[in-house]
Amino acid sequence: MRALIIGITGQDGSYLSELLLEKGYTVYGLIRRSSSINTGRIDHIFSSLHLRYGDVSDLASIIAVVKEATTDLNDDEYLEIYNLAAQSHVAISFQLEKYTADVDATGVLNVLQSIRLLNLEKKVKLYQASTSELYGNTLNTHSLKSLNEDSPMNPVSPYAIAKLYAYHMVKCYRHAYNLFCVNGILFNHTSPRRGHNFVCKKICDYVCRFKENYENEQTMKNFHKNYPSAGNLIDLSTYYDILPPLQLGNLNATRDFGHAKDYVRGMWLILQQETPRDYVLSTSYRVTIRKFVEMAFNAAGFEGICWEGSGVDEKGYLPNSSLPVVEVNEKYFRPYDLTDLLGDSTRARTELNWVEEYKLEDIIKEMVKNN
Ligand code: NAP
Ligand code: G4F
Repeated sequence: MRALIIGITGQDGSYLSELLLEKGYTVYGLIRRSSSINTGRIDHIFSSLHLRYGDVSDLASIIAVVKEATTDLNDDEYLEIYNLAAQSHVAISFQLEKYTADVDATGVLNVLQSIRLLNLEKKVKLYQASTSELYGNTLNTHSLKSLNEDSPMNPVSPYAIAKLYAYHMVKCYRHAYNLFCVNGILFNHTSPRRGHNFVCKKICDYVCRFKENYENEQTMKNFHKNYPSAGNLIDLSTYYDILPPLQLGNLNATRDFGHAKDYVRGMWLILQQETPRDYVLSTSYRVTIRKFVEMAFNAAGFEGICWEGSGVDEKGYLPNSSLPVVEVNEKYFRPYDLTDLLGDSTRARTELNWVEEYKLEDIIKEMVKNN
């Protein structure tokens, strides 16, 4: 059993590597040259992996690693390729439009072409990391209850438009060349290994810092020394300079969040099927970003956050405090946002027997604890 993970240093790549190693796979991984070390998420399994330098936008490097990973495969063996490589930040894709297309759109074309150029159509199965971003705001514009494999796709960001090209190219190769290549249309999934500038990680990081500060004995001593009459009131002013309020953008957007561990298990299941088919993976439970903030503070023992104001003036307060812990900052608004996502994974649940093990409360607890 052999696998090649392109995008192995990312959140999903790291969990997928662990899963495949546990199953006894030989795991190849493509890593990018970087001026600072970017293997933090896979350092604990580094010596078990076969890592090669390359870039999904560099066809020759893809050909080289696919060729090496398929050398001496037995007749009944496949190489499973997981293409997880992406400039995966939606807001940043508005500033890196062409680059995002080079990596997220034509990147997969390089992978597909390498398979054909090496005549490996019958020796490779390819998983493409597609995304719920493909749907754009379809849920509301089409008055749908939830989104499945047949829902209309109307991408609203350079990231999603690039990923839509990749999605269709995978389908094209499947039908044109009979290649086993599939799209996993995955809704948001997160974990303690999530990149720091995604909203869920940003919120949990903040709540962690907040809790640490709150529990900091020295700070509390100073607090009581300086404000002896304050009693049990939460007055954040003493350490406000150390930790200013969390700055967020659109609090009304909803997302359907799962755990990355559950989703990489789904990726693997998708490639174990007899027939190549695209699958949605989602929890079918959505929350607003505002609710996520409340849940994260709750998970750290700070309950009852209340909101005042609206739009850019909205602020979140803990009970008995006059200083906000959350503020809206228009810097984090997107030129065009996807406002509402809710998935329907009926196909994956019935055909793959895929069931998520983590509930959102558990995910947030883990993220706040293991920060
Ligand atoms: P991530 O943490 O941002 O990881 C992306 C990976 O791609 C990293 O290993 C990164 O390498 C690599 N990469 C970026 N540009 C590359 C290039 N030009 N050549 C080779 N590798 C490159 O993303 P993730 O959350 O694990 O997501 C994995 C995939 O699923 C992505 O394609 C993402 O778009 C998609 N997806 C994610 C979600 C989600 O909610 N997490 C949902 C749907 C779809 P460096 O470490 O060197 O940057
Ligand atoms: O955490 P986000 O940046 O994730 P987004 O845009 O949903 O994209 C993630 O999920 C996709 C699957 O649907 C993946 F394909 C993609 O690669 C990535 O993993 O933002 C979530 C929501 C947005 O509506 C955003 O406007 O949170 C809102 N938000 C509010 N304040 C913020 C912030 N997002 C970020 N990143 N930072 C904020 O301060």
